[in-house]
Amino acid sequence: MCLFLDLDEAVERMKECLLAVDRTGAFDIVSEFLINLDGSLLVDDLIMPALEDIGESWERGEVSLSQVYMSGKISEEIVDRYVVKVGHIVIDGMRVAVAVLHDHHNLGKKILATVLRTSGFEVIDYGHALTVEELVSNVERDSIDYLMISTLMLPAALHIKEAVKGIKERSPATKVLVGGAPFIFDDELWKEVGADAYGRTATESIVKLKHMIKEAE
Ligand code: B12
Repeated sequence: MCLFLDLDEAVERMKECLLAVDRTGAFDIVSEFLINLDGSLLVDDLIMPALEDIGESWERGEVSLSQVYMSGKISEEIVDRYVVKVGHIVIDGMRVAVAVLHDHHNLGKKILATVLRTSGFEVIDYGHALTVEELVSNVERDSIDYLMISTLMLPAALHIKEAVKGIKERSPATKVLVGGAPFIFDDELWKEVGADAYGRTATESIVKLKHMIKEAE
């Protein structure tokens, strides 16, 4: 049974459930989405737009930070339950790592790691709130080929410049891909911080990554 007519309506209803901390309602919408629409679009077309809208409402002072926090928590539960790790063929010998530099917004990074794993990459997750020095040392220690840095706050995004400088000095072969809200707001920012590439969504990161691997062959 189709309970919502289109995607916009689904996003709007998801936003309402998240802000009302209506966990059951949010999970019901996900179930309807999975019945009626392509499951691979769950994050990019339902969860992300709802959270982006909530972020904008918070900026306008229309919702509280605790509502933003609980929206993030419920979304994380949805991702944990539905964006599951599936059996896959590991793309051999490629060392891929994900990390959130400085800030604590870890949901995008978590999705990124899951999507990469389901696409066949073995992924090292360095976690969130890393300092530049921690990130650069980890990359050097693990001889990472491709590093995915996620940041959702502009000051954190600007620190990537320092991180890229350190990485290029200490692990010159490592390629750096960046993503997160500041790069969505300003599509030239990835060049300013010295990254090798940028991805708008976790799904897009796969396309970019595979393209870079092909170019390096
Ligand atoms: C949920 C949320 C929170 C939650 C975080 C919960 C968690 N565990 O992650 C909580 C409540 C804790 C929070 C706190 C804060 N937040 Co907040 N938050 C958000 C919100 C609403 C959604 C973020 C999110 O989870 N989105 C969903 C995920 C799936 O999307 P995503 O992270 O963008 O990831 C996708 C893509 O971007 C991409 N991607 C992400 N990373 C990468 C990396 C690579 C390499 C690639 C290829 C792709 C990629 O793939 C993902 C999936 O497709 C955003 C609004 C927004 N527009 O993003 C604000 C937002 C990021 N927060 C903001 C702010 C200011 C804060 C606080 C400072 C508020 C405060 N005064 O305390 C604190 C700071 C915390 C800290 N020190 O880090 C601002 C940042 C503004 C700025 N210019 O810097 C935003 C933009 C809200 C706004 N519009 O003002 N926040």
